[in-house]
Amino acid sequence: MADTSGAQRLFFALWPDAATRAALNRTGKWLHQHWGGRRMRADTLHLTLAFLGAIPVEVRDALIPRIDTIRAEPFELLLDQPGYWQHNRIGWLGCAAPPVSLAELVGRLHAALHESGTAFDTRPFVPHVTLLRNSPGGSAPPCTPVRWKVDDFVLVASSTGADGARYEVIRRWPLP
Ligand code: 2AM
Repeated sequence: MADTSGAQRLFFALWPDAATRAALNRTGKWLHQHWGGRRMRADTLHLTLAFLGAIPVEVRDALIPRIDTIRAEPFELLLDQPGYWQHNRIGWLGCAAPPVSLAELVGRLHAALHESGTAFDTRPFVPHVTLLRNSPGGSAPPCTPVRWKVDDFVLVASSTGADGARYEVIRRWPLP
């Protein structure tokens, strides 16, 4: 794992394969033409499952065995719904009909975090891939749906570099 001292800013996420990443990036370009703002770099695109924030490495290491026990099935996401949040000026792509398997995975992950006493952001889960930040928004253009075959989830460490957020996948759990 990356860091063995101090604390890391962590989140669990779905991390796209190269083809899905390219498709999400194309939609990001398209939405940017309509809504402006700042496009997310292609290498940072992801869908957050649970945001933990700054976590001491001992707490992270104690959590891993509990996450290892999570069982969930692979599934397909159909990202077909652009969305915009006024409060944080984010433009995103989500699902008109999120699959039950995604809700099950997130429910098991959140239960594992609760059980292990790990603090995380417990606001209602809205599956979304952030594509634009600091965007004025506008009326939603039609978007080509992005199909994403999900067969694992990851733990990501986030840091801030000169060119914005840097994300490092530090652990991966396959969905059998
Ligand atoms: P966002 O895409 O809607 O900004 C890394 O920061 C990831 O964690 C982002 O995808 C971000 O969501 C998400 N996240 C969820 N809750 C957060 C919080 N309280 N602070 C920062 N990021 C959060």
